Amino acid sequence: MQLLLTVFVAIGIASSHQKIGAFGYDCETLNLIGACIDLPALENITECDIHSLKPTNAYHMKPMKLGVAVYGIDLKKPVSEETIIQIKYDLLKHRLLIFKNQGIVPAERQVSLMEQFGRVISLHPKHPDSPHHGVLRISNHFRHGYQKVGVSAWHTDGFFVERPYSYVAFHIISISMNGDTWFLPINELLTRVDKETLQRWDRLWYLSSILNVTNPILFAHPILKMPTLNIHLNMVKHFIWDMNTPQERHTEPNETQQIINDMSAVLYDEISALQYTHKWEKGDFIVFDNNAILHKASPGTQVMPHKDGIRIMHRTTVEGHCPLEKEYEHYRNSYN
Ligand SMILES: O=C(O)CCC(=O)C(=O)O
Ligand SMILES: [Fe+2]
Repeated sequence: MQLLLTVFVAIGIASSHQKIGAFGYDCETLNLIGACIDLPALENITECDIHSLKPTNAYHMKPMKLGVAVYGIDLKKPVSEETIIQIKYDLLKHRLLIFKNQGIVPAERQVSLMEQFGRVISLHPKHPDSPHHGVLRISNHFRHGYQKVGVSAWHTDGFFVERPYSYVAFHIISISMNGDTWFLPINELLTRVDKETLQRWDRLWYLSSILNVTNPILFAHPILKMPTLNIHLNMVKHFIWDMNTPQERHTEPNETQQIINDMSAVLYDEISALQYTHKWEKGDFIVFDNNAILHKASPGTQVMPHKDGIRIMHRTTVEGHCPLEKEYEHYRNSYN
């Protein structure tokens, strides 16, 4: 059964170039949307191809290497439910939305905006300088925010909870010279990974070094039901092979490190083609689908303020859609 499953996954992923395309999701996939996510208006969509959704007049978009830059909407003002639904569609389609020219969005407003996407989760302690508990304040100086956040490795935010976060917002408050953020599209990454590697990843779970949560590495995107990744390459206590089967086995430190090295090598092989480096501009407010993109703070984010200027970012995270499942049925069936 396990073997069958891994073969299906591998076939699905290997074939996905033709069917899924770089950014697209097909109609049948979209018909599956709904089970555990609150997107009521989806039921009313008769034309199921997300590409042909009428563009909203609430904003306009310009394509980027990954995701889109969004213009013409002011997030400081209330955003209608209709527009939020449009944003959610655009997040499914583009994965990374870079809202331009937002000035400084007050923390309270940032949190209430993200509450329109789902329950805001803030498991971190509030930094004394943070204006709101729902905002993780990040900085290159300890007085202004937490240092060394997200810089050690490629990761999924909230990988250490049962439901890794669904949406993440990054709002830049103060820009340092080299404080870029790196993003990596998972779909394109998986289409480039060889079959044997995918079969191995499909058998792996990890125990996170925070909160003792066990999650699969490869899981079904909660809405699109296609395989996606959930990792933090620097916060794994150990891996578990074939969890909940008679073959279940927990890795020793050497093997754990070897698996992390192997995964990093796969990622780094693809980085030059796939990585999008976001160079922050004043007023940028990013929202991304945390189940479709890996990210990492670049080393430049940690350069001290006297060299590069002060960097301050406000992050808000939204609870995951549902516990991670390894059901890629639709995906497997479409390619069989
Ligand atoms: O500072 C950054 O650019 C990203 C930090 C990060 O990974 C996070 O806050 O989740
Ligand atoms: Fe992060």
